[in-house]
Amino acid sequence: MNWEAIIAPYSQVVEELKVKLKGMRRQFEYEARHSPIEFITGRVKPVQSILEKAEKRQIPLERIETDIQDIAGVRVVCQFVDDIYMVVDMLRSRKDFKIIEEKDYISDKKASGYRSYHMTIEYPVETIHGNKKVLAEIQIRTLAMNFWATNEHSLNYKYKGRIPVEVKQRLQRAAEAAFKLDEEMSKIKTEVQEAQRIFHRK
Ligand code: 0O2
Ligand code: 0O2
Repeated sequence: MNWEAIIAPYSQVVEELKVKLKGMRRQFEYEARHSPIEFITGRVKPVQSILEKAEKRQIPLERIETDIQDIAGVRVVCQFVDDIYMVVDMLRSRKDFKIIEEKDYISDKKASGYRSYHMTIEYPVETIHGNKKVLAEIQIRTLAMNFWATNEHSLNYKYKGRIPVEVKQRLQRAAEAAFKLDEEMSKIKTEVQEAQRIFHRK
């Protein structure tokens, strides 16, 4: 299989989405309003991970592009939980892609303790062979959720998915602490934003 050719439209999508989402952030800055977006990252899933996921889920090679929805992935990181839903609303109102699925792992966290809002979109991208609709996953989370997920991801990698029970329990407690931090910060949100506005003006 010519993986480079298969991957090419996906990296195009990641780059385009990053430009568009960073553009949203900049517009908030120009209008001197609190941006619900703190920062954006994006990646194309490495071929090795695509193959591992396909094998684990018994997805045949010809179905990879329809069944693996996160080959193209962008992540929107926010300061506050409310910001996540503001970003979700803004994404819902866009006309340049179609939302296929939404998963709210914030109100309904995963067993691991993972929290995030996931959106699967169908994004039309121009290729040298014409227009192609590709799937992409947008993950929207707070800085605290991101901190937790990044660390948990590293441990999963280290233990090859078999994290010892005591570490797992600690991670679950850490997830609750992160959520508590988000709740506490929400309570002083207006004050934080006011301070950031003054700082920004200077
Ligand atoms: P990439 O491809 O995502 O690595 P801009 O110059 O406007 O494009 P900005 O917003 O001024 O970018 O950059 P910022 O906010 O200083 O972020 C620097 C880079 O670090 C960004 O990537 C972020 O995605 C990444 N990043 C990772 N963790 C954090 C974090 O905790 N806070 C912030 N602010 N950024 C983080 P690039 O360089 O834009 O491109
Ligand atoms: P990567 O690139 O290593 O992050 P499932 O695998 O069935 O739980 P599904 O249906 O593929 O999930 O999609 P879902 O639930 O939207 O999750 C896909 C991605 O969400 C994962 O990608 C992770 O990035 C993130 N994610 C989901 N659950 C967890 C979790 O418990 N911990 C962390 N750290 N991240 C999680 P991949 O495939 O792991 O790829």
